[in-house]
Amino acid sequence: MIWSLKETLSREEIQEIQLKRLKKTVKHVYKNVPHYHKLMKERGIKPDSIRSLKDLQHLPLTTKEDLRQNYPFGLFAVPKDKIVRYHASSGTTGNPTVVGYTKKDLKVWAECIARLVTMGGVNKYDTAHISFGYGLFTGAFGLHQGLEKVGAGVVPMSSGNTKKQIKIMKDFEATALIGTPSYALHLAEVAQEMGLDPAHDLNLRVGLFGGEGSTEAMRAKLNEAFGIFATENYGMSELIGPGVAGECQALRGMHINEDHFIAEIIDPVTEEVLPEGETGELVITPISKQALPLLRYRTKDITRLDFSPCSCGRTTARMAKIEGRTDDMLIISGVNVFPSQIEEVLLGIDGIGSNYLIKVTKKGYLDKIEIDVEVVDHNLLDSVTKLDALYKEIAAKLHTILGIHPAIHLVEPKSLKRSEGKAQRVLDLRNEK
Ligand code: DLL
Repeated sequence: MIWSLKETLSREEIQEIQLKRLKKTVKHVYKNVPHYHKLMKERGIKPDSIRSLKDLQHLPLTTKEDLRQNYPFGLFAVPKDKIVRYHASSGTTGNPTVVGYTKKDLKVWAECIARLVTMGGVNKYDTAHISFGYGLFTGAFGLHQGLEKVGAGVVPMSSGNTKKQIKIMKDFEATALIGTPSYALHLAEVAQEMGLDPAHDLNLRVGLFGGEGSTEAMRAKLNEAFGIFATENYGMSELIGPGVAGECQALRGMHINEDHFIAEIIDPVTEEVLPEGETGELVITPISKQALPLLRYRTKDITRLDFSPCSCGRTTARMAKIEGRTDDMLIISGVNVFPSQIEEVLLGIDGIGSNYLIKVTKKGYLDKIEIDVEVVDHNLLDSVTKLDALYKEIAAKLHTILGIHPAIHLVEPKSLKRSEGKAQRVLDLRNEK
């Protein structure tokens, strides 16, 4: 099922809406956000300089640093009495990034989510268990409103209290699980510890996962563990929260809600816009926001776009799975390594679990990468020969893909820390004294 006709417009129709809304957004920020007014004036751009979608590239880019420097409300384009909701993302350093919504922004948000949950197969007959944390994080509240909009019965479970989550999921007969993929796998693991087979003893049929990267190998594990059809969705607080894009059941990339967001791909170093189909940094301009309408926001997420219509009937552009972030690429003695490449290799090997921890340290001038991997097959644990073979298999596969030789530590089952939200897979200790 397709939620909105807006998802099936011709390219010309989509572009017409985008141009109209872009012009309105540029006028809005020029008038109401001193930061953009100043930058546009410096570049000699006025709102009526925007005549076609190509003119987008003359507008200034926005970064998380701009939001931090204008903390908390400096980039808001409406007075505080128009704001009806705040969220924030914590980040690792400095001030959080604060985002605000007007009543209309919340309506648009619910509409964007209604589309992506419908794409993922959820409808009014579903009971949707939300295991994202409720709070300043946008994940839970965002999905919540859109799921209610399609008429699903929402269980606002939040994160943590894992055993109780499983009891509630079972007793309420949840059919859709909503959360981060890493926490969902932890839920499956705990359900098994409780003597349940999540694929048979729970009623789940679909899973909508997002908020962090996941590989195809992880999707396969989720599908198998719960007996579900898993799709993923993408978003970020600064742009709206979840709701920027989501996968349909054809699994050919995540459909972008293009009547609300214009996507570009840039070269992260030169900041040049790249031709269609090339891989680079995703830059998004929200074009229907009132409270926080950012221009050309640099997501730091690496992906590519496909504008061809999808077999599901939708015509909106699709973004490929996020390959990594411009800031999570590890450069190990000159070799570029993305944590997602390591995950893809590890999850394809039998006998080890889906939790791992990458540690990067420095020894003298040399970078050293170590990976803790959980052995989950108990048959392997008692045999040195089998463990040695497993070690060699992991080392060889990682070397083939990455071109480096990480130190591998095989650790006891369930000894690595589980996360209740977004998993932390990388500890980069190179700058620690
Ligand atoms: O994570 C919004 C969200 C919540 C999206 C729930 C989907 C579901 P932030 O906390 O601001 O917002 O984090 C945004 O998370 O730039 C990506 O690096 C990462 N991310 C989100 N979804 C995906 C995904 C929410 N499907 C940051 N694949 C983004 C890969 C993702 N990374």
